[in-house]
Amino acid sequence: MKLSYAVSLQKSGFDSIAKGDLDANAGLLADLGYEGIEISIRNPDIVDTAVLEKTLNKCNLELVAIGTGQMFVDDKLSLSSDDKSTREKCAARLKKHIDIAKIFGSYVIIGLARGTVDPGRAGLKNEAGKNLVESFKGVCEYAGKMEVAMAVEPINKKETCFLNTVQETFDFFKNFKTAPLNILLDTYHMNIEEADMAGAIRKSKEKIAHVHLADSNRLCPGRGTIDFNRVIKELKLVGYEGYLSAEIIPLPDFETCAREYISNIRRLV
Ligand code: LER
Ligand code: MN
Repeated sequence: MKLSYAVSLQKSGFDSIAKGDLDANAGLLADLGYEGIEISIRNPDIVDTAVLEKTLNKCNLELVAIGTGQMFVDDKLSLSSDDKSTREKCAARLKKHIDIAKIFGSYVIIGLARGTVDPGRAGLKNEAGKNLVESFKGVCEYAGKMEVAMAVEPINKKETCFLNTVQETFDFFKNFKTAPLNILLDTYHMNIEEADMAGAIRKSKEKIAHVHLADSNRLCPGRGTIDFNRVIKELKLVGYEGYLSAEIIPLPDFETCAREYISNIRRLV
């Protein structure tokens, strides 16, 4: 397993991510020995892919995955919105994320873009759920055509009412027959939603595209109560060979977290 770190390209209200200058952040990660970087892109329209490629090449970092959820957090765009034009804007942005992922061979993360934190609108059978399935179908079709794989992330119910567990996510996949859909496991969310984290990892076997590591308090692994030794043992047992990406609140600061993460996790893999 290789190590990566989630950073943000633009300003965002999402707090569990490194912010600031991409060149400086990527440079530090490379110096510390990270193999990859994960970048959250709120609005793909402003990304200059040639500049991005230069930065990544200079640092010899793989662009592992592209986060998309900031468009919900910051711009209120979501696939389950009551408003058709909001759903269409969200799907259009996701297709642009897919275009960028195509260039870099990255996964596109489907997380908070599902939208809604209103429990009254939860469930795939109600209006918001139907909107989610219908608008995601077009995105899946495009991803299939572009041969870009998506990583759908079960997220705790305080952040979205849709797909809180691995099982719900697999049930959701049944709506999209041939789409390139995989699972992104995030230990912070699993610790809240899964009765048995090891069981959730085993259930996701073969479908795990990407992994986010954060402790129970969303700080750097080692600062909370999750047993990362056990998590990584389970990931080894299911044959996972992808990236373990730090997606954590940058406290006390990004550099301390980046150093602490690589030192705590490298010895377990
Ligand atoms: C949201 O809490 C999260 O974990 C992100 O990876 C969502 O895109
Ligand atoms: Mn995550």
